[in-house]
Amino acid sequence: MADTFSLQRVLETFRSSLSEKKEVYIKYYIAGWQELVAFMNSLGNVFSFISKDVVSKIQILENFLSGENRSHYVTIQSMVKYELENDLVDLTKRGSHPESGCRTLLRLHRALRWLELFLERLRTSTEDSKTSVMCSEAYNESLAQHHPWLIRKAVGVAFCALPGRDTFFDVMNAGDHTQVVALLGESLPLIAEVYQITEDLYAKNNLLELP
Ligand code: 1Q0
Repeated sequence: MADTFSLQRVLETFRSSLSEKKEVYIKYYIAGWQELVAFMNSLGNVFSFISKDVVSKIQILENFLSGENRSHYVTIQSMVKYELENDLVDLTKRGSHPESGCRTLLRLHRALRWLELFLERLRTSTEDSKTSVMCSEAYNESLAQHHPWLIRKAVGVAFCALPGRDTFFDVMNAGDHTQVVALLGESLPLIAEVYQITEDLYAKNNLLELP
């Protein structure tokens, strides 16, 4: 991972995460998140409580990827099958498997929806659009529904510290505004596809509300 963020690299990792059979490789899925964490860290300390949580979830998944059962953690599909068949998931309340791969990835999956909604707003925004408004609208339509009041408040405070739209465009390192908008147009269908495949898999297995 290079130290400067680039939207192009995020796009490439999410593209690599899709197999020919439309399965999702966990390795690249979390690599995409690592890029996003690097970006968040560059925004300042107000965001560190958010990035710490993402980092700890990435770490849990990385441990599975390098652990003795790693052959079952190649794709999200194989992970779900393996963990369910072996009773490794707390399905209704937290118990002996509070950090299953399935529940951990679900948190990132919900956040991916936020990202999709936010980037779509950014793509279609105009000069006077506010990033804080775009972020919080996207948040209220997605992640907020899964967060308690205290976290929603803290997130609201963090949004106020967001840089403006021009800074966002610059930080993406993808050229001028027109080029960024084009690249966003290319990235979004991919992110949406990865999201939808995961969503369908989780829905089919009744995993969307894992504690
Ligand atoms: C750029 C601004 C970042 C805005 C982030 C918006 C979402 C904020 C949500 C933060 C909540 C974090 C506090 C911890 C919450 C956990 O309780 C919760 C549940 O986990 P658990 O184990 O308690 O059940 N965790 C989560 O819901 C995971 C939250 C992950 C948030 C991920 C935010 C990802 C942001 C990425 C950078 C955005 C880059 C945007 C532009 C980049 C261009 C490609």
